[in-house]
Amino acid sequence: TEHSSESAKSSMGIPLADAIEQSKRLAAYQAVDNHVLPEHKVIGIGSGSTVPYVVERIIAQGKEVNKGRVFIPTGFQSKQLIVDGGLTLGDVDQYPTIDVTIDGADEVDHALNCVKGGGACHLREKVLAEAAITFVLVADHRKNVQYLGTNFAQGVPIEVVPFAYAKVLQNLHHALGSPKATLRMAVKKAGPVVSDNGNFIIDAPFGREHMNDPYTIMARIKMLTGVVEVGLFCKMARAAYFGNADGSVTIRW
Ligand code: ABF
Repeated sequence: TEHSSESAKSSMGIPLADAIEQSKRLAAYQAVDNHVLPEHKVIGIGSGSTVPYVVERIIAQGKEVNKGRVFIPTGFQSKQLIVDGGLTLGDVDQYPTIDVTIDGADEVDHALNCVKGGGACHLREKVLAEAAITFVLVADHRKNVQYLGTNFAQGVPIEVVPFAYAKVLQNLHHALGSPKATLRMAVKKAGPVVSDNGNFIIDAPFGREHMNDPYTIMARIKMLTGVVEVGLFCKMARAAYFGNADGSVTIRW
């Protein structure tokens, strides 16, 4: 499989780790070419390992076009990308309407619903997705699935207010059908992961019976007191770009 060993090769004969990077780059480049147009002045920049290629391609559009633009980050990482790229930083409270936001995903289903928040940034990511006139996803082919939860088994990321986490976990276990929901811990169990907003993250795996209808389970989770945001983005994306191992890009919309 794709994760089997470091010496594994893609169908193009490229070492797999490089092939995955290559497919992320291809998806990001095409998405920028098709959706970040010269008339776009306010641009949302998402998080994750695919987004640096988005920024790379935007920078390649040239200083002239970029000096008239403002870039809105979804978190610390994208803020650094914007600043390091010499681009102008803005925030969504100054620009509540964004021309286009491009972001990664943990998984995208046949209807362009997606799981996001593997990087604990999904609250800001959702605000930027909602603020965007056009929201576009970029990913490698492993994220392109029929149903959410196929490859991304750790579950739906849920940002919670710290003092409410145990109650939310109890509700997820006993009322919402996610008996394996857990509080996300930092590396070496150094304590809970804390989001950019000072909150905790719960990862809640759900079976196919729920993932067939992500909107319904998203709404039920969001109703739990203490939940700040759910990493299920339902029907928000205009298009998704997946880089394939053979060097092609699958575009879904
Ligand atoms: C963000 O980064 C998240 O919502 C998602 O968790 C992750 C995807 O990152 P990558 O492109 O590295 O897989 O978009």
